[in-house]
Amino acid sequence: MIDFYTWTTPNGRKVSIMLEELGLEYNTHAINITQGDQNDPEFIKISPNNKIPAIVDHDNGVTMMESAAIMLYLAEKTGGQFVPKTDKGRWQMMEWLMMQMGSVGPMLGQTHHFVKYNQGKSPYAEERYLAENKRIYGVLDRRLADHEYLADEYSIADMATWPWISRFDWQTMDLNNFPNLKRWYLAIAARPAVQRGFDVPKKVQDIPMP
Ligand SMILES: N[C@@H](CCC(=O)N[C@@H](CS)C(=O)NCC(=O)O)C(=O)O
Repeated sequence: MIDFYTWTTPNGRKVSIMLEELGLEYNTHAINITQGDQNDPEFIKISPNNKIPAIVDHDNGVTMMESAAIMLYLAEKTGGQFVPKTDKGRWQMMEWLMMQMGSVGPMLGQTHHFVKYNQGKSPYAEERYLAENKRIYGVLDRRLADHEYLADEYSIADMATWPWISRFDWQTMDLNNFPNLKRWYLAIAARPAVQRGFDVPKKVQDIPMP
């Protein structure tokens, strides 16, 4: 059994979607990051960087933070599911997963901070991160013009990226301007496991639709 520590955010939803796709049993622990639950010393023992998501796998005592590491762990635990079998496919998955961790999450997170939550405080930051947000949408749209999914087949890279795009409205992005990204977004939104994972640890809204 896995203990899963999470909140209603894109980084948390990456892992809840993966757990649902894999059909693994897990106990959810809501860590309300708006109330500071992530700073509880007991939680920091599990997640030293005091951020969600984190897991404890009681099958073997493994404790993990960092969403992509957790997803790769879960894939390996279940025989390599959602990791392409060919070398080329696997490394493409890794490339787009790292792009998510290094660019999509950190940059779009800045849009949330400056544009959604602190509008007007720093016009320079708003301009900078909105431009970067738009540029990243363009990169994904170009990739998806001739690939059904980021690594050709549906993989961890898609599960990691999709929850960030599901905040297109917070980011003031119009998905209709990115037709390939929109096609990909809608295909993933239609997956029952994604719909279940979106509502962990609790339902706060329907999946946004462009
Ligand atoms: N690189 C980390 C980022 C995790 C992260 O930023 N989590 C946010 C929520 S989406 C958090 O816990 N924030 C609480 C805080 O910073 O105090 C991952 O991918 O797991």
